This record gives sequence, structure tokens and C-alpha cells, in this order.
Amino acid sequence: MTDDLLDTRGGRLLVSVAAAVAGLAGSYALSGYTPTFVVSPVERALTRAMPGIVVSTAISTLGSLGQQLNLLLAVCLTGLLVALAARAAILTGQAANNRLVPAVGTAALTWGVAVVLTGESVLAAGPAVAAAAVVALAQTLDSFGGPVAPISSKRRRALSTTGVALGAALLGYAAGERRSPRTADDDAPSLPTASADVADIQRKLAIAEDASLDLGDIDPLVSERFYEVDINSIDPDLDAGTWSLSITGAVEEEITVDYEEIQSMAAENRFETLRCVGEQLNGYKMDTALWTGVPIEPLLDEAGVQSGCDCVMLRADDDYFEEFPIEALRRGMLAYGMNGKVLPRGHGYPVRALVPGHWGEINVKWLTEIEVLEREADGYWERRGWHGTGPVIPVAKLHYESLLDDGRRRVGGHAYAGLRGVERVEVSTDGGETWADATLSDPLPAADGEGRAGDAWRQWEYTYDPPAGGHTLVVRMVDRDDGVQPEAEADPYPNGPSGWVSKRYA
Ligand SMILES: Nc1nc2c(c(=O)[nH]1)N[C@H]1C(S)=C(S)[C@@H](COP(=O)(O)O)O[C@H]1N2
Ligand SMILES: [Mo]
Repeated sequence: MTDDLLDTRGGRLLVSVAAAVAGLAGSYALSGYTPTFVVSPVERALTRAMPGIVVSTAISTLGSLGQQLNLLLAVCLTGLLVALAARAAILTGQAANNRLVPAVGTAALTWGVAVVLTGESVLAAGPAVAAAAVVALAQTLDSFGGPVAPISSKRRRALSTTGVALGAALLGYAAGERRSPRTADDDAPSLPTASADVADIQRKLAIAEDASLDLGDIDPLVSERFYEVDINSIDPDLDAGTWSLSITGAVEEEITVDYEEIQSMAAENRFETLRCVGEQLNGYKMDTALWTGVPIEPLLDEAGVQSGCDCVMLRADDDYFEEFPIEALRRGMLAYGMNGKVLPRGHGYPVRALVPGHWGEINVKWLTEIEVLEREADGYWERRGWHGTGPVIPVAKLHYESLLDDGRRRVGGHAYAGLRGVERVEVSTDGGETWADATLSDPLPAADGEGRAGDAWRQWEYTYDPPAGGHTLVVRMVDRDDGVQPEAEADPYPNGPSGWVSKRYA
């Protein structure tokens, strides 16, 4: 028995794990945070395999933490695959007494693993070379040691190997960060004037700014921090040049349009609010943007819809799919712009669907296919027990409160009712006995400038003298047909949050 690091089980374990860390870093260095990163396919498979009840509970109780745990699990599993590859190569090399096999074998096996996972044969060189380099280094350090080297030198070699793997991880992380497509909405480039009526966008954004109530830190009428909900943590990274959208299934003629064709159609700029069915009643997954895009109806007519169920399935590049009545899609648009910018990656670049008045989940991002169906089918979330394809449940939220110098209290928030439109917001300071009207922001303008936007929220504010002793504040919204926001309380799962937002002041 020699004193080689690789001759002990612990040494082999250490080197295999170090090779795995370097391998993941090597993949990240070349791919960044995109679907060609080796962890991404594993994460997608885990997301898909996760039982519905776990996902639903994770969403409503853990929020995005559940997703981060899933990503962590995917990182560990992918790392395990690379570590096993390295270990197999090391053991084979030792059995064959061949000094080339450990590193070369690690490279070949890791490359294979990466190709099977991502289908990318060139990018697979990243993890392969990085993992093999760590194995080769461990061997090289071993040959410096020699059979009579003291035990401390083995420890030093173990430390060097760990250090190199961590260094590789840091370098890979830095390189990958630079390669990762930007995700902040503000970083998206402005829409080119050829594909957008920039003057109309500027005018509408200015109107929204003027109409916004000044409610401290809460979002104005055009959200500054638009929420994001994705089934995977690693979003698709699509190329508008090769992207296309097909209308398939029960149609007279299947049609396909590309990005350029969509950009050449008559566009419009629409304010529209999205709300996630999985958010809390007074949560923050409800936002509004000015979207630029084209109406979907003419494309449906061109294809000639012949559905047996008057229903349609939208499919996306992240393997997401949602089914709902085609009627709703006829009012929808294909959006490629958001607040005057090119649609950001996190919100569905290059093109997403917007379906007015419905829960966020059918506003499919990274849209690739509109399949007209013969028969009803469940979408991604419906398979997991959610009922989120219908109209949103109206809500008035309470996100702002401040005490004025004169002792009065000022409260405010957003109210949204989908296509019903917010007509009034009422506030009660006695637990719902009596109600007073809040002040509302002016409605946002419709796409064509005539009248109000059909599917946008409004802000409300109310100032009052807090009664002596405690009191309960309740807020509710009234729609354009005098329909009062449902009072019945319900958790987000499965139909979306319902009830009146209230707060007890001692
Ligand atoms: N392709 C795809 N589209 C998607 C999703 C997704 O995970 N993948 N999430 C949906 C959900 S649940 C919501 S609430 C909205 C959120 O849109 P946003 O991330 O732009 O706010 O997108 C919907 N469209
Ligand atoms: Mo959602």
C-alpha cells in the first residue's frame, strides 16, 4: 500500500466530490444560469415528478423556498452523478494499473452524463474538462508524494485538491454569472421603434405615473417590481431569431409565425394586471404593466378553429402547459414588450400570452404552441389540484399605512377585479358595521385611448380619525355592476384566496 491520496476510500471520496464541484462549476462557466447548465434538466425532472400535493403545499406554505430546496436537491443529484463518474474512472484506472484512465475516464464519463442531461455535446466539455482536471491534479500531487511521504503530506494534498476545486467553483461561478442572461426587468433593452409605437407607450406611462397615488413604498400603477412565478428556477433562454409559435390541433390549417412576422403586425399597448392564484389574500403576487403586442384572434381565425370543446392548450418551452376556454384567448394578446422594454426573460421572452381577467397561470410565458383541442384536458397546475384557469377573484389589498402628524391614520393599497372593473373601494373602521368610500386613482386608459383599460387595477387611499380604544379596519372592493368582493374566506389552494382584507388595531 502506498501513501497515495487515491489509494484510500476517504481520499477517493474527497477527490470525487472535488471533481463534482469543479464539474458543476465548469458547466456553469460555459452555460451560466440557462437550461444548458447540467443542473437544469435534473431540476425540471424533479419539478415534474414532484407529487401535486407537495408542490401545492410547498407553494402556499414555503413560497419560493420550496423551489430553492428543489434546486439544491438538483445540484446535489447532478453532483452525485459526476462524483460517481470520477470514482468509477479512478477505480478502473487503479484496477488496470493505468495512470491515464482516472482523468481520461472522468472526462469521458462526465461528458457522457452532461450530454445525456442537456443534449449539448460541445458545452459538455466544460464539466468534463473541469472534473478531469481535478482528478489529474490529485494524481500529480500523489506522484510528488512518493511512498515514504509522511501522513501530513497526504493531508496537504487533500487540502490542495479541495482548494483547487473550490477555486474552480469560484472561477466557474464568476464566468457563469457574466454569461447568465440578465434577469432584472430594468436591464431589458428598449423596444425598437420599428416594432412599437414608442410615443404611445411614453404617453400611457406618463398618464399612469400622473394617476398613481403617492403611497410610500408601494408600487405605483405600473409596478416597479413585477412578481415572477415559474415552475423551474432556471428559466428558458430563447433566441428570438429561431423562436416560432405554432397553432396546431383542431384547426383547418396549422400555421406557424416567427418573431419577425409578429413584430410586423399591427401592435397595441395595453395595461393589464396579473394575479397569481397561489398568492396570499393580501399578498404581493399581483402587478400591472403596459404590455406591447398583437391580438391573438386574427391568428386563430387564420388557422380556422374547429374545436370540439371550445378549449385550447397553450404550451411553452419550459414544458409548462395550461388549458382553458378558447373564448378567453380570443380576447388575449401575444406580448413581446413590457413597459416600453423588450419582454424580459423572466416574464417570457420572446413572446408570452396575456389573457385578460384570468388568473396569472394561463398567461403562458415562453409560448411555443397554441393547440386547439377536441377534448378538455388538465393543465400543469390543474394536474396538481389547483383550479386557476378561470376569472380572478376580486380583491382590495391593504399595503400602506401611516400615522399623520395630526393623529389621523392614512391607509391605502391596490384593488383589482379582472374584467369586472373596480368601481369603488369601501373602508370600514368598525369591523364591517359601517362603510365609507375610499378615494380611487383615475382609471388607466384603454389600449385605443377610448375609455378605461378593461383589465387593470386601481389604487385606493383613505384617511380617518382612529377611534379611541381598538378598532378593526376592513377593506372591500365593489365592481362596475355593484358586485361586492366575496366575503367568504378561503385559502389560496385550490381556488385562489378569497375574503375581505382586515386588520385589528389595538
Ligand atoms: N411557461 C410558463 N408560463 C407561466 C408560468 C410558468 O411557470 N411557465 N407561470 C404562470 C404563473 S403561475 C403565473 S402567476 C404567471 C406569472 O407571470 P410573471 O412571472 O410574468 O409575473 O405566469 C404564468 N405563466
Ligand atoms: Mo400563478
